[in-house]
Amino acid sequence: MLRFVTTNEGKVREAREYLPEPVEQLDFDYAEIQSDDMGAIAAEGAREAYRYAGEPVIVDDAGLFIDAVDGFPGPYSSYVEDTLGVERVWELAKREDDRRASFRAVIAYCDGEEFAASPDPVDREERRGQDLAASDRDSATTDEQVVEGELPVKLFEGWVPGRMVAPRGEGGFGYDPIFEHDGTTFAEMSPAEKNAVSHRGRALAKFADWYAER
Ligand code: ITT
Repeated sequence: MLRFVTTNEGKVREAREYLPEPVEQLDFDYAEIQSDDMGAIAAEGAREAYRYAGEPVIVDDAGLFIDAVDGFPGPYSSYVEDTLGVERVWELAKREDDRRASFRAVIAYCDGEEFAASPDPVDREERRGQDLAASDRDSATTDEQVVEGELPVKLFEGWVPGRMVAPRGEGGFGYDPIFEHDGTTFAEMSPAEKNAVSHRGRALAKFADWYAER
């Protein structure tokens, strides 16, 4: 049994479509750290979710990156959907000649154990040490950091290119109606069709291969 820790049912639907084992949604709203690095956001989320659930968990951090506006809304996609809304993101994108965009997803897995080497990265909380100023480093060896350093998280990344379009389609969730890939918006695709090409599908594919071996 794998617990997908997310408040977003759409993500779980897509994971169920893809993964052979049962996936249960755990509707727990872990604190998202503020960072430009989606891997860091997902890894911290997976640690917190694992501590909460005490069982193997995956979390998924995803975002829409619009080329003409330097990748906005990117890691802030959730906040922007809640505040501006999808229609107004399209209003913003349509003013640009360059309508290219991409979706990115990072799936983070944590079960409290170490990981054997594989091409997919492991987050070991080292960034926390790197981010500290040299003068702070000596005083930064609290118990909490030792514990966090011992909770590795495996990351699986996926992305898909596309373009921004006026909203079309009834399926999917979030920004799906305004993101077109090969002439079809994600909201016009079934979950299986979306998974076959999407950022999440690609991350899930890597995860599924690796998890089957674990
Ligand atoms: P959790 O953090 O609880 O998993 P969330 O919906 O807040 O749920 P994210 O922070 O990863 O998840 O989502 C960032 C935003 O991007 C959010 O507004 C989503 O609706 C949107 N989003 C994520 N994946 C998407 C996808 O495949 N298609 C369309 N929009 C997506």
